[in-house]
Amino acid sequence: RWNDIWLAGKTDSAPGTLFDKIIAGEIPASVVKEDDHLLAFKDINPMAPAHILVIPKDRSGLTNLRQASAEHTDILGRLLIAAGEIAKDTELGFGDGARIVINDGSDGGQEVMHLHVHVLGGRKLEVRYI
Ligand code: DGP
Repeated sequence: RWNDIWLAGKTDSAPGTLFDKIIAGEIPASVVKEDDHLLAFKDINPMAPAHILVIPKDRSGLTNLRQASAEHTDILGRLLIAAGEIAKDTELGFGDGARIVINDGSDGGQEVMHLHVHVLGGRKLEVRYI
């Protein structure tokens, strides 16, 4: 079952991604922020002391950023504003700054094919992008 869920997240043609299941409450997650449009939760495999993922609830047409167009202006704005709010939340472990990352597509290191914004921080991060 776990493998089915994992594979579902890896293909765009699947009826639901792993993150759809988190949105539906079928997989538990440590949610830190939620509204009608987006959900933010702790990454299960944190790459920094503070590591939050922000995702749109409706991923239609938004497997990744390369599929974005003008119709997604509202949700993209919401995702970035939420990421900025999370990045200054000291209770989540963030300090004076954070790194906001979107892995886009296979070559970009994206594993879950449901657009998501990584918010990383909690220590001074090295300046590197690859
Ligand atoms: P990316 O490589 O950009 O597609 O990032 C996917 C992230 O999702 C990765 O950092 C690990 C995280 N992740 C995968 N499965 C789960 C899960 O079941 N729960 C949570 N909270 N995070 C997950």
